[in-house]
Amino acid sequence: MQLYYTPNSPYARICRIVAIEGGIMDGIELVQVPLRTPDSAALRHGPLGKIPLLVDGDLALGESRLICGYLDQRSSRPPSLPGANDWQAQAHESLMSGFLEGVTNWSRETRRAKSEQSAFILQVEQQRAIRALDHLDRTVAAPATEPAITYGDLALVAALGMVDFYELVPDWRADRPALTAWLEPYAALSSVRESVPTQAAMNPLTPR
Ligand SMILES: N[C@@H](CCC(=O)N[C@@H](CS)C(=O)NCC(=O)O)C(=O)O
Repeated sequence: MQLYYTPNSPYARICRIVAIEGGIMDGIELVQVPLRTPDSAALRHGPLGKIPLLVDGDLALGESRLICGYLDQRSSRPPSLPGANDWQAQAHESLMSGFLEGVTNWSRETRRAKSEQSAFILQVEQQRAIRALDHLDRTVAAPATEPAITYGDLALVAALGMVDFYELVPDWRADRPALTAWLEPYAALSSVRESVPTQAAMNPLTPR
């Protein structure tokens, strides 16, 4: 089984953490690919050229959430996805993954040439992120000794990782103690530590 990825992709990061915490990383070959180029090996398995992409035999599975569901079936850990009829858990997950989608859009906009950036998009995403951070600080669960390895929680971990790495809201911890405390046990996991984004792995979004 191969997982096509880039080291700084928050969506691939969720899949990597689920695989590591599920103890099934030995059966997965990580294949690092470039994005937005016809040279990407991911294009041998489908037309989109997006990652994460999990390839298992003739199955080429895109979308991080589906990949986590597939990995769940190979692991003895509790599933990372909520039950199909557990609407409260699905709502919680969609809030976290929506926050991640917003900060991903925001970081992409900041990485475009200054002259191409949209002030409107930057403002919309900043306001969305601030609202989400405030809401999460009010509603997040108390920090756990053994933090839950769920898609939604890991989407929040990955989103906060983006906020930190791209310095989107530099002082977000200052007045959000509950969210800060919630993150701490995740930040202590080696799966989370070894998947933090790095400057060395920055991918250009446009040709240079
Ligand atoms: N909804 C997708 C999002 C995946 C995604 O946006 N991947 C980005 C990298 S973080 C990508 O492949 N981008 C390709 C491109 O920008 O051309 C998922 O959950 O896997």
